[in-house]
Amino acid sequence: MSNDTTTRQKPRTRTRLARPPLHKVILLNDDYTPRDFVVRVLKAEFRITEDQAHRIMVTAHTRGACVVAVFTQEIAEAKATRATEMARNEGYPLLFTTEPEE
Ligand code: TYC
Repeated sequence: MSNDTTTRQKPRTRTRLARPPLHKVILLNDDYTPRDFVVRVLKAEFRITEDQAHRIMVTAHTRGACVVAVFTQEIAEAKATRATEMARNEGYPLLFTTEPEE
């Protein structure tokens, strides 16, 4: 109970940090990378099912680009770089980019 003789507890200060801003990893379409290879890269780098990878690939193929997932900036950039490098190693122009989420 709180009155003149008891000690009030200091209100707890807010210690939780704001959530870090998120960045999108975006898959861009091109005319040369085989569809199966795009699906393979998506599965390898983004821990998604064959079905999800196939949908993302088809969306990029038909609309020009597709958001794959969102992460903190550092992770988004690392994943985009690694996925793009996987394609370069096989001689394909496949490209992943990142951009901040609004
Ligand atoms: N457009 C490519 C083809 O027809 C397949 C493809 C799909 C490439 C999605 C990139 O992000 C991409 N072989």
